[in-house]
Amino acid sequence: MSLRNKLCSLLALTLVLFSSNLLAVQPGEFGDTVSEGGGVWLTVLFWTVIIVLIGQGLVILGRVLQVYELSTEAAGTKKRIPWNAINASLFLIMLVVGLYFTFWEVKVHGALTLPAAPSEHGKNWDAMFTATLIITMFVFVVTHILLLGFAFKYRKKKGSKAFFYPHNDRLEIIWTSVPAVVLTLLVVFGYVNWNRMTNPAKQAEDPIVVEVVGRQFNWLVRYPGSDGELGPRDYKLITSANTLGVDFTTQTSHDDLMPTEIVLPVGKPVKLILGSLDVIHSAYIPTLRVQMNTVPGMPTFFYFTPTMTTDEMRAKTGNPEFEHLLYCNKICGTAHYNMAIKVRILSEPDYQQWLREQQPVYSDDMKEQLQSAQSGEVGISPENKSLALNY
Ligand SMILES: [Cu+2]
Repeated sequence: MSLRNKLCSLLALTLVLFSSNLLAVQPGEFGDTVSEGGGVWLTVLFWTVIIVLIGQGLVILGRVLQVYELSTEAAGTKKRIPWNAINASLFLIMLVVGLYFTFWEVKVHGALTLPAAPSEHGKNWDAMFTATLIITMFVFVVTHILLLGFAFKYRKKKGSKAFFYPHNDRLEIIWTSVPAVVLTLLVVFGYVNWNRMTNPAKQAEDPIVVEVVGRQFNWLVRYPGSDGELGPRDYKLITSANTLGVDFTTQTSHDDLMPTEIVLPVGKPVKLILGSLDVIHSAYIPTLRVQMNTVPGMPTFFYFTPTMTTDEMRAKTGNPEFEHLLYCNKICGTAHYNMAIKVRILSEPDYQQWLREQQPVYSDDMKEQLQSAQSGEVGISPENKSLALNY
């Protein structure tokens, strides 16, 4: 092995060991999400080292064969190793093994994807995903059969001669226009669906309004209460008691509810009004195919209609613990991974029952806290003060 090769291998190995050791400090903090005994990074290190060792083994094997060839040459019984045939066969093996692992990947990891969307727009979302996957999978399989199969079929043989074939207009037109048409169809399909999901003019008249506001590091939820109208809010009014800065001097805010979970009735259109108190977050309910950025100072929206209750989803998935969770999907700081809130879908009567059980946030206790804040006893906490100033 040349000095350059040795140095490169050493450098690669050092980089792998160095980065993995640095990252290996983290796993303990994630608790039960990582397997015991060093966790995910040790697994990554293990496989990286194995791959590097296999690579090194192949290099050594190549050198040994070269030495063998040279020694037979020196002994006068020259035996040529048929490298062309070996390389061509490796292409064929690569094709078979590669396609097998593609099939395995679809079968094993394909089964781990999300269950079918229990929301109206989610069905279109799933259809787009499936269509894109089928088209790209078809192209992937066909091009790899051609690429690796031809490398085998047209391997160098005795007496074979390369055929000079520089240009074919018809082929150029076909392989340019077919992908162009397919991609245009996918984009139009996506545009129509996106428009259906986000255009307010295409939404139901009277959706259930829920405000969801992100902050480092949790979600605050607000329902408009019996008057159907959310009270206005102002970042200057944020205190440790009034976390959203709701203006309680207006009547519309008095019946606002602030539950610690999102509860929705099945089959009713929902309008999520999304906001943020600090940095950009992203409200993400993967099982319902809902996602929208939450941006400080700029309300965003997402409309959707759940089509199954959480109980029905539990029965369908065979998982008695199934829950929809609204996550943050924008890396927003150290405890980003912890930003999740439960989304429960109930039948209409159960939802009404839940709604009746909720107490308005403007309680006697809140009135007291607001008064003492006004008289300077509590005031804006230092944490929230900096929050308000940075808004
Ligand atoms: Cu986040």
